[in-house]
Amino acid sequence: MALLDILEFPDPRLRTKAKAVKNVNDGIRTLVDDMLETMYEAPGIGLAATQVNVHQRVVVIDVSEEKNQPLVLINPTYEVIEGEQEYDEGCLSVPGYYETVSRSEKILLKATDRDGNTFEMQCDELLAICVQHEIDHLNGILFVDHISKLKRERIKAKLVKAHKAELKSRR
Ligand code: GNR
Ligand code: NI
Repeated sequence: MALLDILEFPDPRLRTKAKAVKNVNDGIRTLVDDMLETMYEAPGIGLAATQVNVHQRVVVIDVSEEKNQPLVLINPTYEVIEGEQEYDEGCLSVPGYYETVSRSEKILLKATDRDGNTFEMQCDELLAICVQHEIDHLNGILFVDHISKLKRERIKAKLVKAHKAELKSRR
């Protein structure tokens, strides 16, 4: 098991479109285990491989209170069922910032699990939000792309400044 480094906005690597996983092999299962450890340690309710600079379509999610219901999504896709919901979203790649984003309320998720078996699952509430947020990451999209340009540019400037200060303090 290993903790992975999480890329932060505006790192251009977060804009990479991830490639489909062809075979769910032990390499993918090791990545999944490391991503789960990294997500729980952060702590976060989801993590996309893009965020740890691995550009394959792999996502882990756990929206449970007890943090004991890990979901592994390989090559996830979804279809909108109905509705819209707003939520104050955050992101481990945009640390410290929260903005209201509108997403589909109910979706049908289709994905492959860690054993290579496909499954479908209807999702709503926070799970539906998280699935849409994570699949966005696999396509190089961040929650700040769903807010105004003014807000996005403000957050970018503050994070760039914070990253510079962090670099300085380390030398
Ligand atoms: O931990 C996270 N919380 C969260 C809150 C509202 C909407 C989405 C999320 S996902 C985020 C972890 C993360 O950045 N996943 O990509
Ligand atoms: Ni995120």
